[in-house]
Amino acid sequence: MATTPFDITVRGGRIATDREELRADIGIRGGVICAIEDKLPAGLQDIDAAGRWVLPGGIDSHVHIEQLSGMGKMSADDFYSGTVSAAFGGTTTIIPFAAQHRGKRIPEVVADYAQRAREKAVIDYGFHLILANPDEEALGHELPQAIRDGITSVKVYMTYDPLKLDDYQLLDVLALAGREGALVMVHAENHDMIRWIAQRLLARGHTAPKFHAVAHDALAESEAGHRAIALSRLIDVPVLLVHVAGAETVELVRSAQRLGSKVYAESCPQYLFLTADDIDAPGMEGAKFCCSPPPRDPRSQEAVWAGLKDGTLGLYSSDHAPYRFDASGKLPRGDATTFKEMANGVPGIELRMPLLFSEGVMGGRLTINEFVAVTATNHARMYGLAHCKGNLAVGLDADLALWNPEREVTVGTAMLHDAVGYTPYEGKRLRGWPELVMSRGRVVVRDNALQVARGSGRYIPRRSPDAVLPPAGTAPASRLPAMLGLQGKAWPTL
Ligand code: DUC
Ligand code: ZN
Ligand code: ZN
Repeated sequence: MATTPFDITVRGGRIATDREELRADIGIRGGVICAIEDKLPAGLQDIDAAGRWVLPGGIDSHVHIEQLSGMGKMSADDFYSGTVSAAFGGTTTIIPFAAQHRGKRIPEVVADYAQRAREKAVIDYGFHLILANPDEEALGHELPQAIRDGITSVKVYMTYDPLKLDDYQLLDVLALAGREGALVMVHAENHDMIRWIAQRLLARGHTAPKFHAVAHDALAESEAGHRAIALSRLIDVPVLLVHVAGAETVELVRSAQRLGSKVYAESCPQYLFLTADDIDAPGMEGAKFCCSPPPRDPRSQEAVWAGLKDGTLGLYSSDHAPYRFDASGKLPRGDATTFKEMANGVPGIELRMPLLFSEGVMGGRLTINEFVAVTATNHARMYGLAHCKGNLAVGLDADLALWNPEREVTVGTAMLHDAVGYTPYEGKRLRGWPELVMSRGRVVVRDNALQVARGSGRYIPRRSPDAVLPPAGTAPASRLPAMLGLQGKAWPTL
């Protein structure tokens, strides 16, 4: 038998990266892309990609999997169902959270999540740390060690009693991240505004799900966002605002970026495809659409589209926070559950990319390169994975998906692979679907069936995010870090 240089050749597809589009073959050996050329020899296995887009596998850098929420709710998906669901939607890498709760030490939190993921994940993954207790031990030893072990991003909360950090603590975490080469992700909502409104709503008997959106006013989001940006500018350390929902926050990020601040931002499908009107559904139905911050109005939807288009929002993640529509999640007290008691979050890990492909690429709102950037490449750069993932190039892992742009799909819960039991996008008609999904040269999904074993995904220790690496010769914007002896870094644009 003739020898071939490739394990797999992906033939004749329309390849897109974040910058280019070309028709070529992709040769894969040992799980890595080793050639992209016009005509390549046959591989041991040939995959016909004619009529398909060949795109980098998605990176979903904001997912809650097998995680206890701040309210003490266990998410519906474990590392098996969560990663299977991700793969069926064209995602080949996820970055879930290892979530510290007060009273738990960081090494035990990380070890616990690592073990559960190792046994179950079918695609590759890293972890962010949720930091709830930035005490001396955490800041002095544990967090620097976690960063050295490849957990190069930390999520902090400005709201939720069990998780909330004050501004002083946020500065401590930012300073540490700047020193150690990690990125701080912020859940920015003003805790007291939400608490104050919610208490008054409840006192008036306004308990229905729709009041969640009233309590989480857009000003609570933009005020906290503004404060987080100010704290980051004060000491010249980058910050990432996650799950941006409101038009005002998009504008705030855009103007901070224009001022030269190292501010990055993410948005999610729920802010493009849902509004507060969805939460105003009969009975408890609206609970299925409740997340924080909540979906807002058509103006905000348009602002998020514009932010993804012009790069203000560099990341599009699912914020998959899966809770069942029963006592385990959304309805702890059945129909008597108030909006304060419902688990916060919506599922979206599987539909994240198909929704954006359909409305964005097929709908003419985004170019194919912009789609690749916000679903994969920017995540790799932002989170220290660009050396192995997030694009189609020689030397990178063979993580890719073949998208059929002609395939029409009507979204239904039964077709999804998560363990949630509903989708906020039920009945939505989509154009385009990822029919074959490959991770490190392993076909993970083909013919609508899973092809790999439980536990076959790998942990990827991440490097420092590009956003926290200094380009040569860039001076810090603030003199304060030097005066305070902080080892400031400088940052490129994403
Ligand atoms: N924050 C998240 O990032 N996800 C779900 C709920 C929340 O408050
Ligand atoms: Zn959050
Ligand atoms: Zn989240």
